[in-house]
Amino acid sequence: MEKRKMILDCDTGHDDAIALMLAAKHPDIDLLGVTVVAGNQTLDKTLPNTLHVCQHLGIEVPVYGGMDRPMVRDQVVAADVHGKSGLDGPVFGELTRKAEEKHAVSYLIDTLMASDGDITLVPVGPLTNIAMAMRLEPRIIPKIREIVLMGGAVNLGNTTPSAEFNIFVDPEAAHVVYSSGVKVTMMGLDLTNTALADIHIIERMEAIGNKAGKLFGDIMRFTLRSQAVNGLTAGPVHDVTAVAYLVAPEIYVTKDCHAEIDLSKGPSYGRTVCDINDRFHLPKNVTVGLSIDLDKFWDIVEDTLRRYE
Ligand SMILES: [Ca+2]
Repeated sequence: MEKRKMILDCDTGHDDAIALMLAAKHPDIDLLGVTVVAGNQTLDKTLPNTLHVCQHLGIEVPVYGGMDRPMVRDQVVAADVHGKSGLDGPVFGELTRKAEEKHAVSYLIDTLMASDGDITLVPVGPLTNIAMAMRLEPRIIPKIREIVLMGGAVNLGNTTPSAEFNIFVDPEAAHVVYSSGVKVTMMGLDLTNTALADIHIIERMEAIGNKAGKLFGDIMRFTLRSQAVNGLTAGPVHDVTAVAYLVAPEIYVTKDCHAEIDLSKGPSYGRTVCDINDRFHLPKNVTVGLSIDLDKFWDIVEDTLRRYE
């Protein structure tokens, strides 16, 4: 099988860290680079968090720092879920690994422009980096093979009753991406909230007995406590479902529909309005993930973590 070329755009973050572990080591994925954005925490935390995971597991992929705030709105972070550092729980050694000099937005533009149109973007944080790249160099838009993102919800949000966190943090950026014309596949809360790393999953990954399995445990044990804020019994690995879709789309139930971002400044600001029943009769611009075969999903995660030393 041809390896899927992808760039991971993240705001590390507990579930981002696991998504990075999957993207870096799955045999069918060619992870070209990692771009980092502010989201779960400020960029001066999400960037070192990303570098710590890479250093700890020997992931030799270039990492680029990107946008440190949303395009229009005031900054929001998720300290209630991810803690003060944005990745509370694991204890890392001194950080010597450095980010690349180039800005993430410049890296995205240069890499996409030089490509044959075969790179998939997997944004699992606010869409600021991707939207900025599209605005700065619109010629990248037809060069993007596909965008598979974690964000939004068909039903209820987790940050407001209407909005999911990644979209709520930068609704204007999400609007740029959703209306760009690129094929967007969206893993929203309807699906991602079912991928819970409960104590059985955590113990299963720890039992692998390598550094990656232990890191999975150190990371996800923290979310057993912090996710109570959303009424969940364990921490969902939201972002991981976007990466796994690249290698196993057949384990997902999806539906194509028209989707747009509510930019009105009322209680639905940042809502992903998914026209699942085709009320508007508008072009279907988004493939929405509705459910996932969790047994097969966790097998993919475990098999990949086993590939680490
Ligand atoms: Ca994330």
